[in-house]
Amino acid sequence: MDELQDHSTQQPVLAGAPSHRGLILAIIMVAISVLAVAGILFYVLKRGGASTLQGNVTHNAAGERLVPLTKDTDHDGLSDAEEAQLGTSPNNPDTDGDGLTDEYEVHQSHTDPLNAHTKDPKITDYQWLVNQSPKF
Ligand SMILES: [Ca+2]
Ligand SMILES: [Ca+2]
Repeated sequence: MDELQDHSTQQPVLAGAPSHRGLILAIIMVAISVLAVAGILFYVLKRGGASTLQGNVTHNAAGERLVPLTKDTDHDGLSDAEEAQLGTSPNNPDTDGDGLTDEYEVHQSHTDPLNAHTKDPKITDYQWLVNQSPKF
């Protein structure tokens, strides 16, 4: 009796129609699921294609340093945004004029890109590195 009352609250439909409605709902659910999965795959693949670039500098799966996607006016490998944070010139790849690019000083030699004589006040950082390694 309760079941009959439940049916009475539903919209009047023809006999056999509920199974069609169930089929249509199932098709709609499958379509939504397929679209959701396709959207997730697209998002993941798009992110994967861009590797792990998030903002500034990063590395790919092989550990190779990637060029920043953001603007790098002087093409030294540091984005203009990074240079603004560091205080280096976005228009001069070697802000302190010591012979080493700002990017090299920040990521390789770990010297101050704003000080040409980080290691030795008598010689430039480039000269200091040459003296450290004859192969440099
Ligand atoms: Ca730069
Ligand atoms: Ca420099």
